[in-house]
Amino acid sequence: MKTALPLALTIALGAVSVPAMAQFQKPEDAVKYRKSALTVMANHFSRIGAMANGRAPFDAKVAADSAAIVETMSRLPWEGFVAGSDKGETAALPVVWTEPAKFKEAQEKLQAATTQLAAAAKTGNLDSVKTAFGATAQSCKACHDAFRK
Ligand code: ASC
Repeated sequence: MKTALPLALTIALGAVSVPAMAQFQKPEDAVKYRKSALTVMANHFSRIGAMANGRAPFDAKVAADSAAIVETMSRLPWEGFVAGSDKGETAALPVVWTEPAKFKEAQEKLQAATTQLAAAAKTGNLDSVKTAFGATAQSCKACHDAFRK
């Protein structure tokens, strides 16, 4: 118990003094975090794409599982775009940091699309999955066009 209070205080004060970097030790860690989330999202999105485009047989359960992962992952990358993580191994354009409202709007569009995709996949209807896949792919592309080198 002796260390509990000082530790809690240390954590609390740390959170107050460095809010933007609280979850990452270094800018590179934030870059790695967001790339990891985007990589997992892209992998599961392309599994659905293979089915939507007829390159793989449609398996409703596999599609629904992947769509749920895509929906969850679409919530994660954005916290990794911390101030100061615009350098190094990143394709992110400066506009991510200079126009945060625009970037946030693009994230929200993606998240709305992935929620639709997850709902469509749950129905087990391939045509619904195709439509929702197309809309989601468009929101991926819109964000890449505006915010990625
Ligand atoms: C994918 C993937 C993306 C999007 C994008 C859609 O499968 O990895 O980033 O689709 O290419 O335009």
